[in-house]
Amino acid sequence: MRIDVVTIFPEYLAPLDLSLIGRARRDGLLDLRLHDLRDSAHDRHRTVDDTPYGGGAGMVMKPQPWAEALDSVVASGEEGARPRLVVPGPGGVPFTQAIAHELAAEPWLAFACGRYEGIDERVYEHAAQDLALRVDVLSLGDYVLNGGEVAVLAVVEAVARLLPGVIGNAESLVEESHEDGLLEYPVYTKPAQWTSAHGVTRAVPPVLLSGDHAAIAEWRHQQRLERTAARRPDLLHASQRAGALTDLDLAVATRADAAELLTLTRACWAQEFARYGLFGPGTATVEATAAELQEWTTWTFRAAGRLVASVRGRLDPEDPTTWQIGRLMVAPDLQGRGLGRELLAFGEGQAPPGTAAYWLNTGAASERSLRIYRRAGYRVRPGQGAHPGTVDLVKRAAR
Ligand code: JD8
Repeated sequence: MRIDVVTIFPEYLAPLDLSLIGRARRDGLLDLRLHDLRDSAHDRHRTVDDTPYGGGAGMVMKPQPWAEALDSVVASGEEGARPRLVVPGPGGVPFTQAIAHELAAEPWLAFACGRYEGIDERVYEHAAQDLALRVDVLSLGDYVLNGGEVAVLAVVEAVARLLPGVIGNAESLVEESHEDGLLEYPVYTKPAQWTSAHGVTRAVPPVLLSGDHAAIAEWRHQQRLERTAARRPDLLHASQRAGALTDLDLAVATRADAAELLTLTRACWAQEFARYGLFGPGTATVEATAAELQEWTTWTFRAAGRLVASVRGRLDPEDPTTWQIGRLMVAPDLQGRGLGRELLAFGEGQAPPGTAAYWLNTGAASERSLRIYRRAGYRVRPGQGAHPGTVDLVKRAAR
């Protein structure tokens, strides 16, 4: 790939001589050329800026030096070849990993680094119309820099590291943040037990020392989901996003939903069985599932028509001041993003006025469910729960 950068501060791009990008240039994987805009300003002071028409603070970059600099870059290419021009600006399209991949597929990129209040608008028109260049105005983020150089440093690094051969182990590109919509998982290295100067000893999560690659992959995926939900919920697909319950289509279940409810039940309890040997409702039938719709009010949550979550509730037949919540189910591929916590809150919210307490039942060994319930203020009632291998949990309803 060839990259040309036009700037009044070529030394600002010196970091691109270093590290992997520097080696890629030396290995001929990247042909990066810097051009000083002032070489295209021919007055005694090599002036590249002037006062803004219409008044206002600061200076604007003059069209002529820019036009000459870009004309010269384009003219230096092979016959008919034209670079894709990227002009960083705070008002540009947000730069993303997807755009980095798009630019990495181009044979020739040119970057125009503005300064002062910006570049005369006619330069953009000249590049697009006279030079027939594809022009992209990209922003590094919603904050204001003094010029385009920092943005070009970031974009060139993000693009060049995607070029074949630049990153030693291309494999490592796969699980990175922003590659698949999730943030990266936490990383650790030796020693397994580390004691800080403050005398605090911290250990590496045991799963990472287990050698159980499936468990490690599962843990890392959970970490990525939880981090993304916590730090960048905007990245999560609607059905993944915490607070996603409101994004889903809610309905009260009818007989027509029984088969799908059974499928979701089996999917969720297959996990419980695999994790804790508890199969419980997994043995149900469609008929039994349909029949239970008469005893409980069951709510379904759908994403684009797909049943992805459900919960049911009813007053305890023996104690009408207790609201029973059950069958809290989230499709396995959507677990770990806070949907369970929201379903529980929804289930509590359906309790009629005058409810004094909430009641739940779950597997005695169902750590994940027990963690959600305890975090929500439930306590395990001593003794065996309503079904073999289960425990009952109760919580006082807020007055
Ligand atoms: C190019 C001139 C400075 C901007 C008056 C401050 C990108 N994410 C980003 N923030 N800022 C820039 C950026 C700033 C630039 C130039 C990019 C050229 N300036 C100007 C307008 C307000 N001064 C950027 N990418």
